[in-house]
Amino acid sequence: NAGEGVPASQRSSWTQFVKAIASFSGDLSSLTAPPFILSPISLTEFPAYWGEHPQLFAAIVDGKTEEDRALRVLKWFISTLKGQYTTRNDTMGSEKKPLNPVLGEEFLGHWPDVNGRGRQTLVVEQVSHHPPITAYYLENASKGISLQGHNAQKTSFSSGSIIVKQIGHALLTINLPSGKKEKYLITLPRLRIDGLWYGSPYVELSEMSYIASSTGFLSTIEYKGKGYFSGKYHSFKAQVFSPSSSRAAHTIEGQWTTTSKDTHGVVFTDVTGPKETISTPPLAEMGEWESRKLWEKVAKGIRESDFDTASREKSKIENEQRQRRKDELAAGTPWKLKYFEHVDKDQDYAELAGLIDSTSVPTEEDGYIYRKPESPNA
Ligand code: CLR
Repeated sequence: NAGEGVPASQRSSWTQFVKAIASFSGDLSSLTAPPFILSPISLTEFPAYWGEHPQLFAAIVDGKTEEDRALRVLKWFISTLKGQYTTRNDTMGSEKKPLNPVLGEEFLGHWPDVNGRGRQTLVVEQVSHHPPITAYYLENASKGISLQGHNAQKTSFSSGSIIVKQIGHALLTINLPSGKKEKYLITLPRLRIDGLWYGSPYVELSEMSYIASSTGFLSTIEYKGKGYFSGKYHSFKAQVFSPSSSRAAHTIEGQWTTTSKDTHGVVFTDVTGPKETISTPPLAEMGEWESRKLWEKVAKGIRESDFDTASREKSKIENEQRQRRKDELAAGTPWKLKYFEHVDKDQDYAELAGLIDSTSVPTEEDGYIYRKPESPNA
């Protein structure tokens, strides 16, 4: 039934909200949503999902051949999808509307070294507010592996669902013990947000994403959800192509929320066990630009269903931001990014994207690329 997952008192405002989305395209963050759908977590925290399988990330470097490493990159990537796209459903009951980061907002943390796999660190910075762009850098320095990426979204509405096109990509770099460097361009899938009418939104993935390596290996990942007549939620089929053949060297099928297998029936990914969440410093020790500190009062209001406080505190932050932008303009001193810098062109993207079937290469939008200057990718 319509509005099934919505508290009775918010049903009409939910219907209004869904109708507003339907006649809207662009930045969803500007739409006022009913309280029950608000999340106390900012989008700057989302890049941490890339890091929740530190063991698999570190193990990429242990691959003995180019083919082996291509498979390990794919295995790690598929294993992060469940965290990326179902965590809000698992922890909050449905997909929610995240807090819209302010310019300069940061999210920093790490995963400890366990059994010699090495310490993994994450740096996230909101590098643009209009349009919202988030840049991140995940690294396991002792293993010589890093992931550099940036993220933005374009949303539209189609037959009852929100369609989210992800703008941006990630670049994984491995520094092999031999001194050789390998790079992997990771493109991002398209999202459909279903279940809106019932007030219990969830993400389904669609179409294709790719992992193109400087070694010539290419992985294609095709996403399928539950169709009207058949199919299973959250399904995918991945194929790995070696540079020397047009026939797939490996085919893997399954669900990114549970398990997948290769054509011999051998398990390839299994995310039914626990994942490792990021370690962050205690709130009291966080800097004023760190996401959880910055949004502390808003988040508390949302968590305690004190929405008056939440919206008052949110307005305070937004007004402070507006004033700051005015002052910067007047003084002629624009905001300075702390960890990332804007680059006009991503050479690695330009080179590696050529491996992907040219008709489906996601067109990289100008002005969206940011890099961590001292990163080995830069
Ligand atoms: C951000 C980058 C992460 C993967 C990811 C997962 C869920 C996406 C999120 C990204 C962007 C914001 C998003 C969210 C799901 C819902 C939310 C599209 C791509 C929108 C803004 C909220 C819509 C509001 C409804 C829930 C009513 O690596």
